[in-house]
Amino acid sequence: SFKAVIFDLDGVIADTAVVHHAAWKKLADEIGLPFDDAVGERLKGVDRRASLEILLENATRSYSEAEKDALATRKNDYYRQQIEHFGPENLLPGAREAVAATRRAGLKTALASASRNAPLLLERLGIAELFDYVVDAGNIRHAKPDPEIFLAAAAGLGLAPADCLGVEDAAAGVASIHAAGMAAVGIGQAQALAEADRLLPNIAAFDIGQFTT
Ligand code: G16
Ligand code: MG
Repeated sequence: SFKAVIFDLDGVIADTAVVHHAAWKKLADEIGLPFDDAVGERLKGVDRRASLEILLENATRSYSEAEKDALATRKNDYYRQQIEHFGPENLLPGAREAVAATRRAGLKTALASASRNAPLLLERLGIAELFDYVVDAGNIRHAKPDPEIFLAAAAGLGLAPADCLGVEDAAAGVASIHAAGMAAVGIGQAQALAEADRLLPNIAAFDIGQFTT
């Protein structure tokens, strides 16, 4: 049975998927690029720069590296303006209990978030101390669906990937977990998460007992 659970943050533990979505949409509207739910879904779990590249697939001109840096910074400013006011009330229902119960069951916990804002968010949500290891997104060179971030989480815990269970709300994240050689729990809508080994409607439905027998 599993020795650790590696959690994604945005959309699994924190109610930030909508905040990222709104920040990207604001940017897209301002620079006249189309942005619908299909594009929004593709951005989930994908790091900032790769998300911008997806947004710019619909651009009618090319953007310089400096322009791209400025756009990515602008999106992050919009995002930060919102999460500055975050507190424990912005945890998704059942999230704290899911992580705490995992530890009580004797398993280790890690966080594999592509967000460079993850450490700030963990502090604001009041759950930083519930994680044995938090991957530094700044050290990750290949964005989800590459396995790098989940492999880094397993390595940080000192465990083999096969001993770890990954929990994700994004298709790119589930692909990253599988590429790392781990089993994946998908959180959310079945359509985007068809590849997950187990599908749960939300993190409140996560019961570590189902994975430790
Ligand atoms: C999250 C979000 C993505 C976001 C990425 C980078 O990943 O799901 O939408 O683009 O982090 O965030 P930031 O711009 O704050 O560095 P995850 O892995 O926590 O779902
Ligand atoms: Mg996510």
